[in-house]
Amino acid sequence: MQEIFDKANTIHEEIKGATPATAEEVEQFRIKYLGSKGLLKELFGFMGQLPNERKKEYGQLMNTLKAAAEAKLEELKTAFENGSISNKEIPDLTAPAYQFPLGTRHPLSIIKNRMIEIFSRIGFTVAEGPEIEDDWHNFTALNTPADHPARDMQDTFFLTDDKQWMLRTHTSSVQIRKMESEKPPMKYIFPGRVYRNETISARAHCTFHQVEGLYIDENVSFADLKQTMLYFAQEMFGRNVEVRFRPSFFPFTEPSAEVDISCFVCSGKGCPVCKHSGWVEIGGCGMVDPAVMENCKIDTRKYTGFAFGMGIERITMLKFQINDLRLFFENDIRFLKQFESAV
Ligand code: 2NM
Repeated sequence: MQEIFDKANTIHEEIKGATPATAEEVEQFRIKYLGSKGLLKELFGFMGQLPNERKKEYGQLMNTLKAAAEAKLEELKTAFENGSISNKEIPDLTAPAYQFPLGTRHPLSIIKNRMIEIFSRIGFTVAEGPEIEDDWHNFTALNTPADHPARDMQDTFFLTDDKQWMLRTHTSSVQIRKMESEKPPMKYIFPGRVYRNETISARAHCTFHQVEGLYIDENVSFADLKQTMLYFAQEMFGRNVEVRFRPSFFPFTEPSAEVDISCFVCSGKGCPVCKHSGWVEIGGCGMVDPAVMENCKIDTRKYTGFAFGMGIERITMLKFQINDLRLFFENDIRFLKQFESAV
């Protein structure tokens, strides 16, 4: 008998202490205590088990309980109406935000941006141009004769049967466009995608990226070119690297050279990166052939210039010690994720 009173008192305490916070919780509260199968109905049902002398007392207790539950509901109703509790789940503003999954910058973009940054500090600005080129800008203006092997089907993706249109094989075509449309002094770098008809392997691809550079002014000399290459090499690979220039040939420069740097991994002692030679090639360069400048109506009695070209893939592979070019184009997330912190 006493258990019935105890149970009723426990439920009374529960009702007084209940804190439903959402519309749904309020409804659950109503169903639980005041619903047609609710706890108060159940408690009323115990009346018959009580001796007559305690029925009055129990009835009063029941009325108090019912009044308490109804008062609680009324109180919550007004709280909703005046907005002190909202109809929606109240968000926990102190909870930590979940991390939005961000992509990572492609390693080629990282290195391209670093190259742009390095050259921009000595006055080069970025210029860009079309990937579909005509014969004049890609070959003829660049002093590349009609029988030059670069014009071979083996190397160039021609777009028309007359070979007048092609995918550019270097960004030098943009340099021609700049030299045609502007007057010296000019100091530009030309980052961009180029195309060559090569069999895809660990070291070659049919598309890759270059940064070429061009500086034309009065009295630009090979010494300026050497200093520019040394500055770049040290900014990119470390203050201790040395540069070496090996005589070479390009149709558009004279004289021409390949640029090597002392191995930044082993400092020239010999390691797999430099294939035990102590030196690694980073690009080509030379003094712009006067014939090229004449093609662009630049006065070669007044101006001289240097140009250089580097493969972004090559610099990136050296910098991050990546041994297969194909990784750059496969976009395997496990590869790309490794450059998350490289910025
Ligand atoms: C290279 C190497 C050497 C080059 C030259 C020119 C231009 F248009 F001024 F004649 N553009 N790019 C050049 C010179 C590019 O890439 C390996």
